[in-house]
Amino acid sequence: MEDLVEALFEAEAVKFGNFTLKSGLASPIYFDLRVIVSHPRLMLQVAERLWDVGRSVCHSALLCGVPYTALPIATLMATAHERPMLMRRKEAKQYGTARMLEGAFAAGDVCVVVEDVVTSGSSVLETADVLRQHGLQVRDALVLLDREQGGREILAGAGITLHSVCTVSRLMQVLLDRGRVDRATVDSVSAFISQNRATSPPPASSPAPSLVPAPGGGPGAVAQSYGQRARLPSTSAVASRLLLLMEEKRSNLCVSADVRMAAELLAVARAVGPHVCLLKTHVDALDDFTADLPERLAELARSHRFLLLEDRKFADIGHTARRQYQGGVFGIASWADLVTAHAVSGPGGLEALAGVGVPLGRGCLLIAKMSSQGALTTQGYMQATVAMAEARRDFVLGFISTERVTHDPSLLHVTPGVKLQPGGDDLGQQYLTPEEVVGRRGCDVMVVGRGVLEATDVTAAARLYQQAGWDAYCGRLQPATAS
Ligand code: S5P
Repeated sequence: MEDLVEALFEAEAVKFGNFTLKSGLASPIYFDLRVIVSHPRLMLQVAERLWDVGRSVCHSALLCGVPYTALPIATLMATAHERPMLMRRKEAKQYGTARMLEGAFAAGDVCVVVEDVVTSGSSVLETADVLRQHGLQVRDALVLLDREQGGREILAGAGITLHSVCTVSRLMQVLLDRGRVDRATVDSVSAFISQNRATSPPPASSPAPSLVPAPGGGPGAVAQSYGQRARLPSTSAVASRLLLLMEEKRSNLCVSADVRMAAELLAVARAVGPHVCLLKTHVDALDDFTADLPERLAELARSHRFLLLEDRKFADIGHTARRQYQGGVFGIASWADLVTAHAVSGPGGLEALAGVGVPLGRGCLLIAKMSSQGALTTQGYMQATVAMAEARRDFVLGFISTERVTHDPSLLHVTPGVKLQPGGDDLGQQYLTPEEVVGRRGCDVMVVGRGVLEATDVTAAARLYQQAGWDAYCGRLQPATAS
């Protein structure tokens, strides 16, 4: 394995310096395993080492490489050991059979996923999802390099065991022992890895999450101020816009303006405007939506400095979701700063929404854990949602969730089901208090609908919630950063 690590270094599949990752993070280490196609002996070595770590699970399984880098690697493994292979397409063909998966298989067959590098596990999950949608069983994934940034745990949450040839720590030790890197480089890589771990949520049976520092000992999301988080390199432009606005207005309140008439909606926007960072709408629930309403709302949003969140909860296949976002009578993309979407339809739906939203500077909140009783948003689903968000950080600024699903301070948690009096309604809604949501659970924005709307004085109620949310936030900050 030591020789393989050195050969990867020589082939420049591992590089050190200052790199900006796809996620926007600045990293001192970069892996580019694509280069190994130019080094046939190295490719064979990689395939053999992967077979060695996966021998016990591969001998009777189909193999599927994550496109594209792992495709030739899986091919070498499959031919050398006479195992049948499957090929996953990244896009369905536009002609002939619109198959996403090529090769012969039957429902119930076991398939092992092969990948070059695993960070959060999202690319393995994407391929595993396609395989599972075709009735295949996916229980194991083989990876050359585990970056030790939470991928193993996230995959375990989705029922997949990760078998790795090498971890980043091991790789760094080998390169240090062989005089290829110095101690300072090893230290900067290990600091980066421990500070940028995608964490998996606690198991379903655990009590409500308490506030914990980020892995590696640094201040976690809950201990940093909104302003500090707005300035992190990994925070997207739309997330920092919201975080700065929250800090400036001293508000982590989103009022859910669930009313029937457009005039009522405008009146609520006017009444709560000074106290909110977000105004959430359901324009498809209005009895009298007209094309001029969005501009009138946008005007109020500009003058009171809040963002508009249309709670559309997109959930369809990409082709349909794109039309729903861009077109129709509501033309949501043209005015809503943020939208909500379910992860249920897989990455294609999100891709389609991002294709429309990113060029317009819009953002999306993925629904990770719903507030309603009996919600089907299970731990595995929540973890897969986090992986999906991480793969589209340019569009996804966080989650709708009743608990934190990641410690990453650049992702926001927006929590519905909030009232000063805990309890619920007769249709399964469950309420938590601002102190529980922001103070104890470490969520960032609280969504309040009826708690404000049913008050006799809507402005006074919004002010009360604003204060309660802000007090809970200040209480959770380290004394040094409390404002
Ligand atoms: O899990 C969820 C997700 C959302 S977006 N639970 C929710 O209640 N919501 C929305 O938050 C819901 O659609 C409604 O608009 C608002 C809660 O309103 P309230 O009147 O119960 O506070």
